[in-house]
Amino acid sequence: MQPAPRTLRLHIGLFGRRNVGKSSLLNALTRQAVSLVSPEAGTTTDPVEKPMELRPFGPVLFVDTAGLDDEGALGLQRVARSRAVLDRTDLALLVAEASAWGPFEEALLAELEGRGLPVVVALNKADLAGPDELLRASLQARGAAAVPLSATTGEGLDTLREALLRAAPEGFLESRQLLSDLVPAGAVAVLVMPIDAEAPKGRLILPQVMAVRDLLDGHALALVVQEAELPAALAALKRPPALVVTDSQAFQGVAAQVPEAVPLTSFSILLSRFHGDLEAQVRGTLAVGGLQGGDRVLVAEGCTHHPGDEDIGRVKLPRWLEAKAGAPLRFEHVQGRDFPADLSPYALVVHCGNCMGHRREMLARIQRCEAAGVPITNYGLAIAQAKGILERALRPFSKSMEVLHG
Ligand SMILES: Nc1nc2c(ncn2[C@@H]2O[C@H](COP(=O)(O)OP(=O)(O)O)[C@@H](O)[C@H]2O)c(=O)[nH]1
Ligand SMILES: [Mg+2]
Repeated sequence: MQPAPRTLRLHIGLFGRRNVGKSSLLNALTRQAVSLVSPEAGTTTDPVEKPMELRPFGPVLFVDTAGLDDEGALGLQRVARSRAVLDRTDLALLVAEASAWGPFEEALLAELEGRGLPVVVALNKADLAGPDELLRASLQARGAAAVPLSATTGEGLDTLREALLRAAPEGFLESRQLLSDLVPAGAVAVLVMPIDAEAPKGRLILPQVMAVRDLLDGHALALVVQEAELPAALAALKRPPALVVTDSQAFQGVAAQVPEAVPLTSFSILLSRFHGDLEAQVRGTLAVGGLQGGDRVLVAEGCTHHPGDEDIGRVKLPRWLEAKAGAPLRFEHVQGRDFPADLSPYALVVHCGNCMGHRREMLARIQRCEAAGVPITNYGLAIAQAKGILERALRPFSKSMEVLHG
């Protein structure tokens, strides 16, 4: 069995003061010694991640953090790392001692609510002192389920599991579709996947695997070909396919072979819709046309990899964007979790499809760009715009077409 990609998991972050029992609670929920527990404050340093199956969510990822009240130079670094977890949290578990709810917890709850995160409050160590009923009622009235429990005795854990289920964001209980909403059951989708020097040996990349799986789930027919076999594939079909999806880099060649009446898009655009915010990124893409010589462009990649000779982010994309601008641009690159705090120097941010990343983190980055007034697009959209094929690739998506034609 293949493990579910990290990205489809509901991320549940545990937050609170030091020593309230966050790590104990994680261990009790998973029935495993995942995280170190001790009476000494500051035992958990780096965030600890534990993937597990939590029914009926399916796969979830618990992220245990260091206390947000840590202090000292090292402590502040731990706090920074814990706070970064907030950006990829779908559901926050605020852990407090049942008898010690104070201004710290109030401020944390306000911050979580301010971020629009669903919150469940775990009032731990109820075996020592029960929680104030007034407190429970007031939390409940504010929409934060408050569950008295004990990580030590296990009392209240079932109630907590139920509360997590009720608080989970809607999208995680229904399965989101990558492309099967565009291909009815029994209809054919043709997927064009170039096997070039950048293709990994002996396997397919994650977006391709996800597309095939999604079509199977939707009982559609997937016809998988390289670009050279596309004419033979189209000729073999009795009716035109419901959709053709291609790697962005092959888009021009593919577009020339696919009849205008057949919907055609790219894996990048499907990923933007699935993992990001397609309309926002289309809006950002329109800035590609306005780039001027000397503009600073930030190229952000979700995963860290060693760039090859014809690396898309470092070589091809800059080449295309400079050709479009008709002048040299200044490119800067970041990878993984790195993303600059100050986005104001950039005329454009170009992000990878973020297939290994997490949607909420992608949405947080899009929001931050929008707040700074900096347009953000993704690789496939920027390439499509630079090559003049964006309109064709967006035709299957009416809301994005509206953005495009503003
Ligand atoms: N009595 C009692 N002690 C607990 C409970 N949960 C955790 N503790 C203790 O509290 C201390 C801190 O726990 P830990 O999980 O390391 O806290 P955290 O990592 O800061 O969230 C440890 O000594 C735990 O054994 C509980 O429900 N009841
Ligand atoms: Mg801990």
